[in-house]
Amino acid sequence: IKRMKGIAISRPIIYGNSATPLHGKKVGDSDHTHRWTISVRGINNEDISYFVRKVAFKLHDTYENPNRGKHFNPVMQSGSIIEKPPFEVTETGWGEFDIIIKIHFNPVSGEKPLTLYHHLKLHPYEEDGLGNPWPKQKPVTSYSYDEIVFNEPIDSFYNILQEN
Ligand code: SLL
Repeated sequence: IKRMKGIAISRPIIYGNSATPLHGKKVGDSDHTHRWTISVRGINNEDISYFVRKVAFKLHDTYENPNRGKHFNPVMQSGSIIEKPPFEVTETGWGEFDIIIKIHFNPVSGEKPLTLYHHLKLHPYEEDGLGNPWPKQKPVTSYSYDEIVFNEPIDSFYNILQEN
C-alpha cells in the first residue's frame, strides 16, 4: 500500500432533507403530518458511487427499525445500509429530530466511515425571505454542502478519484 505523501484531495457532497405536508391525508392510522426524504448526493446529482460505497441513516427511536433504509428487508434485518445510489430514505412522520448519517467509502480507499448529523427540517420559516408567508405547497428544504478531504490517500484510490 502506497500513500500519496503530502497530497490532499477533496470531493463535494450535499446532504439534507426536503419535506412536504400531508395536508391531513392520513398514512394508516398514524398521526404523521409530513413526508420527507433525507439524501446524500453529489453536486448536480453527480454520481458519487465511485468514492461512496454505502450510506446508513439512523432515524429517531420513535421509528420502528430506526436503522431502516430504502431496501429494508424485515426478514433479513438488512437493508439498513443503502448500497447504491440514490443514497436516500423517504419516510413520513410528525416531528423534527437529528438524523445520523454514516458514509462508508470505496473499500479501495482504506478510509474509516464518516459520520454526519442532519437536523430534519419539516416546518418552514415564517416567511419565504421576501416578506411573504411561506407558500402552502412549497416543499421545505434543508441542505448542507460539505467537502470530504482525503489526506494522503492510497494511490489506487487517488487514481479512482482523479479518473472520475
Ligand atoms: C419532537 N424531539 O418531539 C422530537 C422527536 C420524533 C419524530 C420527534 C415518528 C413517526 C412514527 C416521528 O415522526 N418521530 O414512526 O410514527 O418533536
